[in-house]
Amino acid sequence: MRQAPFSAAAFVVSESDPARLPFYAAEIAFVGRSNVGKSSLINALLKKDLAKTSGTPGRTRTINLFSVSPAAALVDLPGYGFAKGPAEQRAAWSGMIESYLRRRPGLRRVFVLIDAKVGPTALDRSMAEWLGAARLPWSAVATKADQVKPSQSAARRRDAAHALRLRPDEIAWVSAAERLGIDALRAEAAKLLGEA
Ligand SMILES: Nc1nc2c(ncn2[C@@H]2O[C@H](COP(=O)(O)OP(=O)(O)OP(=O)(O)O)[C@@H](O)[C@H]2O)c(=O)[nH]1
Ligand SMILES: [Mg+2]
Repeated sequence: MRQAPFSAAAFVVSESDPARLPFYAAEIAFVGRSNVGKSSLINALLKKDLAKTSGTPGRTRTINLFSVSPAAALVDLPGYGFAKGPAEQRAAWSGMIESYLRRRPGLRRVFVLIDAKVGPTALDRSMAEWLGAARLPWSAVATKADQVKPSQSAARRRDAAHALRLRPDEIAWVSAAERLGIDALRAEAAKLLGEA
């Protein structure tokens, strides 16, 4: 019998030079502003605390790659829009993100994380536009859904979809903290990676 998806997940490498990352046949990358919950979501999907998380924005400063099989990986990228820290460092981070995204033939999908309560920021919208222009496949994942009142959730989802020019049902609605929507997103990720 096949094992559950991602049960063999392991940390592979933390790297600041995208040119030195090992290649995988299939990858999903996680992007989004600092503190939006990228690393927490990866841990929830992998059911293991492999990615470092923190309440302080700017925790992930390098590209962290987690294998789910010899052929597939999840990639945790540094957050953008981190207001603190030297401008030089911020420029280096966005350069790192862009350089990674442009050089990965195995990239099956970029999950663009947005905060469910805050909605897409200007930077989130420009990331989505950049991905579209680069012809990279992406989809939106709204994080920290536990912070949105159930009575507000449909309206928040509609607003977020409108800002990103998507249909509301195209936005995955998740909470790593309360494990909401995680199983469905894991199943989608496994399918994209050919691991289902
Ligand atoms: N309420 C709530 N908090 C969350 C959730 N996911 C993450 N957080 C919190 O948000 C903060 C940031 O989480 P991270 O996963 O480190 O965020 P990140 O996007 O990786 O941040 P950087 O590495 O700095 O770019 C932490 O304090 C988490 O505990 C969630 O589903 N619900
Ligand atoms: Mg992180």
